[in-house]
Amino acid sequence: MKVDRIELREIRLPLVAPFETSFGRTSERRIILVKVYSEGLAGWGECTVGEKPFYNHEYTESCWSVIRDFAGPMVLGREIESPEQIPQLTRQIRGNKMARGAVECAVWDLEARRQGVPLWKLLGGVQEEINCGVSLGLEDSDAAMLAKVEKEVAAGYQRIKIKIKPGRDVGMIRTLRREYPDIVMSVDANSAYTLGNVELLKQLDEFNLLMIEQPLSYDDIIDHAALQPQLATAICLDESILGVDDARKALQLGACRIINIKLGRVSGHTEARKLQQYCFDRNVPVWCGGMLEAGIGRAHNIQMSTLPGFVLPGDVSASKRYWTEDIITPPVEVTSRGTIPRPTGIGLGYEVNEKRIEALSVRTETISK
Ligand code: OSB
Ligand code: MG
Repeated sequence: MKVDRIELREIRLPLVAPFETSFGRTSERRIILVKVYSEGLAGWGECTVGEKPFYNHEYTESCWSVIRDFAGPMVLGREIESPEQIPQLTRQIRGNKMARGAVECAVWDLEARRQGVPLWKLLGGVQEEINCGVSLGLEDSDAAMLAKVEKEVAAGYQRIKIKIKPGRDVGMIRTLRREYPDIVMSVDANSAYTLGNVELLKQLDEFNLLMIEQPLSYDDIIDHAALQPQLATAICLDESILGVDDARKALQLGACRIINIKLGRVSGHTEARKLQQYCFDRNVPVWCGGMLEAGIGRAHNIQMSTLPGFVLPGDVSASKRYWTEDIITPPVEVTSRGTIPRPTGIGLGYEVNEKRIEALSVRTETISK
């Protein structure tokens, strides 16, 4: 197979409610979609990156330029036997994994469509349904956070993750736990703390949390290794795991006991699959993280989450929590048991709503050989 054309689009999509983390607030997404063409077929990818370089160094604009000027041209016209070759083809690019991953994921969808199989089958997925949790953004008051927890528990989600930051942590979690002593709950700090906050982080141990996600610096493993033995609660690394090598180092050093996998952060399905396999072989639970994806990114997350290593509920939830209307049909829906059945259709398993994408597009660019 050869990719003969790549279409890049940026769409603007307002969230139904703003989403706030310790690094900032998002009200409207700027999302890059990648469509790769080969011999009359096409595959779709979504760049899972933020608008600003606050989660990691990448952002919408940097990804647009890296895909158009580097990752795209490195893939165009090359003979491809398997999508697993894409990371090799773009390996000269250092970092910028979200940009590279958008192209890689699109080629996986294309290959699944070429073979006429669901993407999960091509990836080696085994789970018939995936377990879902929600990630709840910061709120100014405990009452507002409680109302959100109540809604999502009622909807059936299996795990509730609460964003925390200094000043919105122990007190808020205590309030939530008083109302909901038994639900599966975790917290995510998005790197808002340092080793100077050990005493505060230790206080979270009394709340029986499933995990504390990325408490310390985004690029750190060493300090997390110093922190984990001081906590009863498992640390889950998100930002600082960029691939299987980071997981090996983090686990060797005892920096975490759980790993969050995001397709973009690890440069796509090829590396995500290696990472989940590595963890599965060592009984380290992984789960699928989210980056406020629209339907194409969400569908890729669902496909990936059918792999055997994904044993904990992911941040993969219903389209309606994010958008008035998604860019795929049907929208992603979650059962009252907090699960998403794996799609049966070929490729991504959802129909891409090209009309809606066209209407939402603010720029389009095509590169070809
Ligand atoms: O750390 O998991 C994170 C959103 C943007 C950037 C980072 C993160 C998140 C989320 C949202 O937690 C997960 C989702 O619902 O997509
Ligand atoms: Mg996180």
